[in-house]
Amino acid sequence: MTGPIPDSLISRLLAAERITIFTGAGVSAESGVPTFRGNEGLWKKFKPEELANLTAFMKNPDLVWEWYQARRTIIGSVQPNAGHRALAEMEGLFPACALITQNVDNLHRRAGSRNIFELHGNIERNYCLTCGTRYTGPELPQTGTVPRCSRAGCNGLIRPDVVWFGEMLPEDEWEGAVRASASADVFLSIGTSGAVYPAASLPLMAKQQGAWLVEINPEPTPLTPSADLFLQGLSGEILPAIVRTLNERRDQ
Ligand code: BJW
Ligand code: ZN
Repeated sequence: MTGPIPDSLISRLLAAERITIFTGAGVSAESGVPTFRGNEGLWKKFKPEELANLTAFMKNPDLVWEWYQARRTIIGSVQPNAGHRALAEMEGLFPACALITQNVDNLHRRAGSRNIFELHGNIERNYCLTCGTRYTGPELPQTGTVPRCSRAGCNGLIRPDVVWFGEMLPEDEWEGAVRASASADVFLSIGTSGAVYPAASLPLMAKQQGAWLVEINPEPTPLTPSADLFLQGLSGEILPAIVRTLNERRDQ
């Protein structure tokens, strides 16, 4: 995007009580975390549909585990970017501000956001497929193969606590996200291709309930024709500019 943030957006934000932000892999791209789809997409060798499902894990748990370990290594070595930080700052600028994310990388929390609904889980957590015992990363053996549950007599496979295709989203997170979408005055959809459901239904749900719908993405998506405002560009540039403009206008 070139030029200033449109006045229409700043006026809407200044008048808003409830802001809901919905993010996808694109917000972490400028931190160095690859996205899933598109030319810059993650793991060109595999489609996410081929690895992010229980059947793939049961068939080849070591391969799927290795994929998650490689991603954990990347995520552990990167930092939240200016877009994440701007979203964390926005939490303090409105009477109510909710952040719904499809990302599992924990970068929003590391940037300081607190009111977060994580629709697709969190890569830092794991659990035993057999008995449900929870494991965080560090206590697991760092071998190339999938670890096994250490609970007496279990020996179950340990999987990442993320939502795979065909699995239900965590109920509390989903219900919170639906509430935040339905009650939003302004809804911002940022850095998501809108390809994966039910998450992709939230922006339109918000719009149908009266929200003003804003999309931020370097590329148009299936959501773009429905957006009230499409800001074409990088979230790490546009979001700090929005926060800057908001703060300037509030100080006037
Ligand atoms: C930038 C940028 C920059 C780049 N700044 N932007 C039809 C209707 C409804 C549902 C279905 C359906 N057909 C099939 C389904 C079910 C399925 C589904 O949606 N499939 C689709 C492929 C069609 N959904 C499910 O299975 C879900 N569960 C479910 O429906 O439960 C009910 C059920 C139960 C039993 C049986 C059947 C149904 C679960 C979905 C789980 C998705 N999981 C993943 C993996 C999570 C764990 C992990 O990370 O490994 O979630 S898949 C992957 O995609 C990940 C992401 O969260 C998700 C969304 O991707 P996202 O974030 O949009 O990333 P990209 O890469 O696609 O886009 C990045 C964007 O950023 C691009 O637009 C870039 O342009 C942009 N960008 N740089 C701003 N700097
Ligand atoms: Zn177990």
